[in-house]
Amino acid sequence: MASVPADLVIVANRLPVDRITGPDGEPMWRASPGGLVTAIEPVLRANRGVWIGWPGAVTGAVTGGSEAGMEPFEHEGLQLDPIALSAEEIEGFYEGFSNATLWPLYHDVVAKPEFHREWWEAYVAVNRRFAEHAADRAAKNAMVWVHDYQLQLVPQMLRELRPDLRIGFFLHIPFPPAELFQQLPWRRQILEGLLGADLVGFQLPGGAQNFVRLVRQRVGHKTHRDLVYLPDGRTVRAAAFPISIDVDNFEELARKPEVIARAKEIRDALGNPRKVLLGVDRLDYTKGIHARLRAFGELVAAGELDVEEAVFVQVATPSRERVEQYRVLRDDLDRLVGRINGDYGRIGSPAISYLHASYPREEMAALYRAADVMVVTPYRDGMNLVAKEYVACRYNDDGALILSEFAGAAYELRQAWLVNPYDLNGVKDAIREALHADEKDLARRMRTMRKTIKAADITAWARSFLEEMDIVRSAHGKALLPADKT
Ligand code: ADQ
Repeated sequence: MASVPADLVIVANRLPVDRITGPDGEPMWRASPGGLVTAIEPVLRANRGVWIGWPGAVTGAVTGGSEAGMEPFEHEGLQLDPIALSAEEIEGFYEGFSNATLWPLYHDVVAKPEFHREWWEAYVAVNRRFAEHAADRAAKNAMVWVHDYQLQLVPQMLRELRPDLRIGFFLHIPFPPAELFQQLPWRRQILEGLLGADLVGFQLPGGAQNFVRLVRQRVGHKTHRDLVYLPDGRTVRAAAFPISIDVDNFEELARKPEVIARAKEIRDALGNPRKVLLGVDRLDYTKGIHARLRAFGELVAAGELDVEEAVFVQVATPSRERVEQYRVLRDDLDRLVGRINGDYGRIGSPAISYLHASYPREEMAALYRAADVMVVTPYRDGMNLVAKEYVACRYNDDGALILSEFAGAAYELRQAWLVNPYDLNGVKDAIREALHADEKDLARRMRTMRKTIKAADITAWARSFLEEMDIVRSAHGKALLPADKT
């Protein structure tokens, strides 16, 4: 496919497709739907935009890292441009600096970040490759939207190559307070990397404030409220754009007769307990899976809950399995679940149903419909889409949400039972209250939360970011066409 210059370029670590090995042994592409692609797809289509990213390590045959079959291609009408990563780059840039340095550092050092100079060098090199690629693909005055913590140096590198571009950056995870960010040996380079953008977006206003304060202290630029004034006359705006989900799509799914039937089947399979509690997460130490299972285990141990009356379903999809801390977490959780089930489960009635599977959206919607209480207890989370998905699926205004104060979603979903996941007694109180809440109380809370998410769905999120980019640097760029809904 010829690479036509694009007016909109999305740059993200991952492409919205996975590279898999087909039945005939040839590599092929499979869509991996996610929130980001749903949000961006309509704008991408309307502008014949291109998405640049890594398609992930090939599953199946060993061809990882090769450039073979990595030319730009079209998948279901989207222009995709893959970047290959070598085995060393995956280790240093992705597993190392992104997931063992930045991820824990940006999540309140819930785990200890590791600082290695070779990982940093890999991070710089891979960021440069992404920036060069974006510079090649972008039309004159195009808009480039860079995503997330893996690519924080791209805005500045890209600006040096292409000063004509409008550049936006969005961070999906929290931006830490200065006291923690300061630990990073390369703190100044990261701040300068981000300052290459015209607009830097965060999930919460607190993230934007942390960033502006750090820029003032560490880089010495003048700032005023959410603006940074650079010596070359440019201004950079830092603001919050809380991400959301495709609310209508989740609600539609939840209303499907097949999904309703499947939700009933799930409850039947669990032995028709009076109450079903649910947790759904990527298996990650930031998600507080341990805290909620311990709280539930203690309630069962104390005889407050009977395993035939109340069961906990915990879905935890393994992720980043080659990073040591993730392997340790998986073993810890296996042990905790085994102990609780061994001590309190009965034949046919385990206290906790623990699943590592990854499900299609329909099954997720059925799980959300089957659950009376959704328990979301991260120690720190940029937003947490699971909490919003649960709310979207509860169209009867029933069901209870227990939500950590430390999830970005708590900023909007104020009517949830908000908890501090470090306070086990507090989590136990919330579980008790949610299990015993009357219908009226549940409906009042759920109705308000549903209104909140309906008013700010994923399309509104993408639109507000792109419109803001238009305003920030309208003097230079072309206006983007509105989203193509067809
Ligand atoms: P994540 O840390 O991945 O995202 P989250 O926001 O909860 O966390 O999103 C997880 C997504 O994966 C949800 O859409 C959920 O439905 C899906 N999912 C989880 N388990 C699944 C399973 N077993 N099968 C199928 N799908 C499953 C990062 C940040 C978040 C931020 C998002 C978006 O860490 O804080 O909300 O980006 O910006």
